[in-house]
Amino acid sequence: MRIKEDMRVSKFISLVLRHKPEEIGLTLDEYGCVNVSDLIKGINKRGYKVTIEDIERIVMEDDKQRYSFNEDKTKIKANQGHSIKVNLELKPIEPPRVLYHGTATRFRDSICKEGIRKQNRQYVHLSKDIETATKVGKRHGELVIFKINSHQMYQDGFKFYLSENKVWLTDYVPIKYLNIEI
Ligand code: HQG
Repeated sequence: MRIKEDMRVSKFISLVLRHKPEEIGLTLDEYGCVNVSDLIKGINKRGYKVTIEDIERIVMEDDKQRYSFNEDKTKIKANQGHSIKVNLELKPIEPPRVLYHGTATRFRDSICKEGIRKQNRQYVHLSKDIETATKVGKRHGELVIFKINSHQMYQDGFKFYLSENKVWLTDYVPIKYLNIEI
């Protein structure tokens, strides 16, 4: 049962740390962090009974390493996926020659016309391999995968960032760098 409960708590933590800290009366600091003790109090006001050990386990065992603590584990943040503007202190770096973006077939035509937009999030999220892009895309429905000529984008001056949990981020992917892979 613990795994199921951890997943529910983790989803709620994602919501708070990426999109709606106000749900439990919190605000993120400039770097996207909140105090762990405030987070626990807020979560528990919503009917959960979590302890610091639960939070540590959820952070450590997260399949995508979505969260990280500061050094003394008094603060916590999400590593990517924000819709709120935060400073993740990411430095632009050279991407691999190609990256992938998994999404749903219902978005295909629009992406082919407009390119990949960040929509509600702070960045466009890109994957290093087809396997990861498949998982991301299937969340939205019937899968389509775009292959991105990230090498050429980089040559042309577009900036890329790698989040702490190894998700590639950029601001926008114009159509000329896109091909349909699957
Ligand atoms: C689509 C998850 C129409 C885009 C994942 C995507 C990732 C367009 C959707 C992270 C479009 C936005 C982010 C256009 C983009 N026309 N649709 N021009 N441009 N789109 O969830 O990349 O599991 O905000 O293709 O693993 O799916 O939550 O982005 O389908 O790392 O931790 O607009 O979130 O992480 O959807 O996922 P999302 P995403 P977690």
